[in-house]
Amino acid sequence: MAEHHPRRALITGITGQDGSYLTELLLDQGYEVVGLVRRSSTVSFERIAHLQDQITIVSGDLLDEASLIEALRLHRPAEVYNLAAQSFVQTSFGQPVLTGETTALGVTRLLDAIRIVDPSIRFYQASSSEMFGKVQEVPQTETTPFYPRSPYGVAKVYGHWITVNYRESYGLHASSGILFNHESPRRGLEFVSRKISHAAAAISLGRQHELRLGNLDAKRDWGFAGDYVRAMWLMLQQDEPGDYVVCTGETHSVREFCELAFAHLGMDYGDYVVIDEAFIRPAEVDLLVGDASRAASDLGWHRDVGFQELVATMVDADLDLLQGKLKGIS
Ligand code: NAP
Ligand code: G4F
Repeated sequence: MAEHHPRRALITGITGQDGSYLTELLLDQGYEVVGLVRRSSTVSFERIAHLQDQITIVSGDLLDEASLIEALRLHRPAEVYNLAAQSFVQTSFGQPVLTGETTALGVTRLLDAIRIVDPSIRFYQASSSEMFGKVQEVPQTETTPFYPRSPYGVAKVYGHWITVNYRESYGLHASSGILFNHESPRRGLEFVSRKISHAAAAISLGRQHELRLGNLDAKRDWGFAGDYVRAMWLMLQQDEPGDYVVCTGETHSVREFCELAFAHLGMDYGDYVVIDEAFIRPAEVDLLVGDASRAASDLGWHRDVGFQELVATMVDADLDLLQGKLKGIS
């Protein structure tokens, strides 16, 4: 078996929010970064445009195991970060089978490709606090039972347990990060945080007149994505693999997010937010708040960015974007 390259990492989902921040972190650490990208008729490299001359792109898809085996054989990474997923909860209700194929079975395809090509590769699985769903305990820890509330949450539970299973069955160094919501100016516009920050900025400039939202009472433990990718990397530097909750330990409602975002620009959210049934989900996750004690003690991880700073940063970035001060995504 050919040796893997000790400082080479392969990232699935490199074109996504977390993929872009993780790429920056790994490049800073001196890694060679290979990004697995699926074919599409238009390229979606906006988040990694500034990094493109420092990384290698390989074509592949979580729906196609042969492409994953081929990518691993070609590039021989020492670490694989599986960030790719159909990651939008609302879409998972309308496309549950696709979500299962990608977000659940995609994990098995990648783990199996690792087992076949080089079982010494270290593996990170992007698990989610959505697995806690109808929470059985407050705050949620690594031992809190799962009760997912969407096809996405169910798929992530599968992805989590298949990661544990490959660790226990084949001795893979496979870790699962149970990450709570993390946001940034690079967040997709469909997620509520970015939808609010972008709308607040657009309304302040007179380019939008209202913001249509669903459940304002849902509460989330929101952190900054740049802090959270550090935890992913730290997990793969440990002698032993494991599962870690990564969160801030604070919870805030969607309403509070709106209040802060609009107030940051001197506005009252109540003047602009309209409740729209179209954004109410068939089943909701009412409250998420985690306890990251294990990540703090074992990994030495802590977050740097707090909730208020996160909201203000996102609103300011969207204002700059809309005013043409930012080219692409910062
Ligand atoms: P994101 O911005 O939605 O990015 C998802 C990535 O997956 C994109 O690069 C997308 O590529 C890729 N992808 C989708 N289907 C694929 C397929 N069949 N084959 C290969 N690539 C595919 O997600 P994110 O916010 O960065 O999250 C990263 C991971 O963490 C996801 O697994 C998500 O479920 C999980 N997670 C996120 C959070 C959070 O709050 N952000 C919390 C917990 C867990 P395209 O550009 O081609 O669409
Ligand atoms: O921003 P969201 O769509 O994120 P959600 O569902 O919490 O999922 C995100 O975090 C998970 C970690 O817990 C990740 F695994 C997942 O991949 C994703 O990144 O919605 C947050 C809350 C929900 O309760 C939703 O019902 O906001 C509520 N909400 C209210 N109005 C809305 C809207 N969400 C969206 N997207 N759009 C609305 O108009």
